[in-house]
Amino acid sequence: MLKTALRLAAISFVVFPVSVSAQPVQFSTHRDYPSGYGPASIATGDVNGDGIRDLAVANRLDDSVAVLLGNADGSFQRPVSVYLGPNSSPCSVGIGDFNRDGRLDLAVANSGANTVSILPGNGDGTFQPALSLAAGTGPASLAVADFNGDGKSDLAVANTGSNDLSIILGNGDGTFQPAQRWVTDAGPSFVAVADFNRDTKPDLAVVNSGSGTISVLLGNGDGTFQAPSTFGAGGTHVGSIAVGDFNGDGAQDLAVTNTDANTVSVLAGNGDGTFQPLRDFDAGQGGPRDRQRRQRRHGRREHGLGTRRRRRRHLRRAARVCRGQRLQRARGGELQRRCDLGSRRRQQLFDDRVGVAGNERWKFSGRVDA
Ligand SMILES: [Ca+2]
Ligand SMILES: [Ca+2]
Ligand SMILES: [Ca+2]
Ligand SMILES: [Ca+2]
Repeated sequence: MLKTALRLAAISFVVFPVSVSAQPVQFSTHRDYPSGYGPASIATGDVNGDGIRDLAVANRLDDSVAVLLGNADGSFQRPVSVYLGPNSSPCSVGIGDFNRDGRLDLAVANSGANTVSILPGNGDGTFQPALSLAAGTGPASLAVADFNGDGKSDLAVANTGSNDLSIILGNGDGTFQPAQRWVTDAGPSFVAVADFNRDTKPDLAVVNSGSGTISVLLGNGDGTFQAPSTFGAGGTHVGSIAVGDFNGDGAQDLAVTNTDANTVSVLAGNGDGTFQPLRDFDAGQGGPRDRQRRQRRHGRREHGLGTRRRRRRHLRRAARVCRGQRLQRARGGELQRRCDLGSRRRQQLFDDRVGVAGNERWKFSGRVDA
């Protein structure tokens, strides 16, 4: 059963072209690759040094991290998993060269074990046994950057259960200093790195799923941070955050997903660590505007089926679909018939046109003018 679930658990990838104007983005067909059970986070990097990007996936439900080596044609090989220990529940994975040997390593936040696993890479897609670092309670997200400017990769870890961030400075040899903790808002669940005040020192943006807010912590460049500034998001349930200069003014901006409102909130940065009021955008299907459109369509359909003329039209169409069937005359001019919709296509056509549901055999009554 578990193996079946493992096979079924998969990650999807889409390929999209670079959009240079406000044209709608076109997506090609996605391909699914197995990853493990409960894939929760993904990171990319060339872990085997062949010049092609590979994937690292944290599988929360089977306590593993999987690596899918990339092929030259854009496809990926079967996952190779590393087990991280019972009930480790890895939720986030990052890639960096923590021991500076030129081979990429993995960092995995284990939300069940309150640790971060460091897996030194062998440069061929395999990894050495994991080194375990203490994090806060419920580490849910992890980011890799050099927070103290010593050229050695460090870690920022959002601890959902202890409402804080762990900053874990790297020694450059694969070992790390004890974590320093920085208080955030309630339930930090996602962390991203950018330079929001343009002082070349990395800053942090943290999504607080417990309070529906975003905390921005400006870095001092020595591994310490200023007190967080807190911004509201467009919903009470925030998901993940992305950083980038979305309006091209040279200042880093924020985009955060609102899982309850089905929107994305964008906060345009002012370039000094402050942000303009948020703007909300529909996140696609399920957004407010889309929902209104669906409701209007649904209302029209329901109304249409309620009118005698439209109902007759539906029945005439249904009669054509069910050609060859027996029609039985019933009392009062009513026609009754049974039709066997042998093919799925017919069944779908029938369903679409008549608006009734059932199994293979259908029975309904109504006046048919045809
Ligand atoms: Ca390395
Ligand atoms: Ca560093
Ligand atoms: Ca900065
Ligand atoms: Ca900007």
